[in-house]
Amino acid sequence: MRARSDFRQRGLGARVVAIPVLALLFALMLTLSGPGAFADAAAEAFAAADRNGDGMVDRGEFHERMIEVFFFADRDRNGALTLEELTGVDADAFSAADSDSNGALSLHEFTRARTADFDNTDANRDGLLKPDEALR
Ligand SMILES: [Ca+2]
Ligand SMILES: [Ca+2]
Ligand SMILES: [Ca+2]
Repeated sequence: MRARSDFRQRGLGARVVAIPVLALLFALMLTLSGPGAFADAAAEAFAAADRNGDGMVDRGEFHERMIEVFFFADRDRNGALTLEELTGVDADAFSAADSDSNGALSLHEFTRARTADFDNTDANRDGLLKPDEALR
C-alpha cells in the first residue's frame, strides 16, 4: 500500500497510461455487439458519449460516460473494477492506473486514468474530442 502523497505524485507525473482513449468503452461495445465490428463499435461508442450530438465529445460528456462505464463494468457492485471486470484492458495499462496497487481501480483511479487518456487524445488541446482524434 503506497502513501497518498506518492499516489498524487504518480497521478500528476508525466507517466502515460497506455490505454487508448475510449478503449474501455469500445471494449464494452465489442462485448455487446460481438467481434468483427471494431470500427462500427468505436463509432457507436463515440456517438453514445456525444450526448448533445454536436459531433464532438467535451469533458462533461466524457466524464458522464466514464461514470456510466464504471458502474456498468462493476459487475459485482463493490465500487471497484478488477482486471476481470475490465474486458479488453491490458494488464500493464491496468497496473499503471491502479495507483495504490490493490488490484482494483477505484472510481477515482479509473477517472484519473481516463482523464489522462482524454488529454493525450485531445491533439489540438481545445478540450474537445473529435472523431479524427478519438477514432484512430
Ligand atoms: Ca458533444
Ligand atoms: Ca467490482
Ligand atoms: Ca487501486
